[in-house]
Formats: sequence, C-alpha cells, structure tokens
Amino acid sequence: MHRSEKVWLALSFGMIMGFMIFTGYQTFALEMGPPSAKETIDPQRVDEIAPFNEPGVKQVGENEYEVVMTLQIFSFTPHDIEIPAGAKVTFILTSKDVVHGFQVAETNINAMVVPGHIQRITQTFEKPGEYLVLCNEYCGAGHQMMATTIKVK
Ligand SMILES: [Cu+2]
Repeated sequence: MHRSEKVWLALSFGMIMGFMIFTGYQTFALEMGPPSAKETIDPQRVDEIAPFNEPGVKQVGENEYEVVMTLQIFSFTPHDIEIPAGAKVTFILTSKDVVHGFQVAETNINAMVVPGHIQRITQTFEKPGEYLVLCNEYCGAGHQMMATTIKVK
C-alpha cells in the first residue's frame, strides 16, 4: 500500500472515531440525546385511556389549545380542526394500529406516531389559512388517502 493511502485511511478513520466519541459524549455525558419512550400507552385500549377517550380541540389557556388526536388506518381523529391564528397549540398524538406520520405542510412539524407511544408537539400557527396534514409513513393500502386539514382563522 502506498504511504499516502495509509495516511488518508488513518485520517478518515480518526475523523470517524472522533465524531463518534464526540456524539457519545454529548448523548451520555451531557444528556443531549433525543427523548425516547417518555410516555407510553396500551395501543389496544387507546379509546378508553385519557386523554384519548375524548379526541378533539380543547382550550387550555387564554391563548393555548390542546389537540388530542388518534391516528389509525387511514384517518386522523378528529378530522377537521379549527384553531385561532397566533394561538399556542400542543398536539397530543398516538396511533391505534401501525406506525403513522404526522406532517403539517408549511411548518416544521414532521413526526412519527408509533403505537404504544404518545407524541407531543407544540406549534404556533401565525398565518391564517388551511394547512395540509399528511401521513408520511407508509401504513397500508389506503396510505395515500390519509390526510386532513387544520384550519387556522
Ligand atoms: Cu398512516
């Protein structure tokens, strides 16, 4: 092997190890890893367990709302959501069957909704309009029809 090849191999291996050690340090020593399995739920009894026994939009503060939503093949419950512009909205999501996606066009919301887990996302919709919500995890034969809208007024 040529000497310069050895140098490049050593350098690239060193860089990979460096990044891995740095990432491990951030995750375990600085506790900067993403949250995981913080809130769990029995996916077969979602309908009986609060807050999912009453899906819908709830006002929880002066300008704060909660949207409790279940995802199932191939729909979002509740289907039509209306929220005032400028309000802080927390989505509380879970799946009743398989892995679904919760992506809201024109925002940064893009989450996996996994059965057995509760997903929370907070967002403020400043601009009035209709926001398209899509399932972006392939979930079965009707996946392409799994969509809804959020009306911001
Ligand atoms: Cu889906």
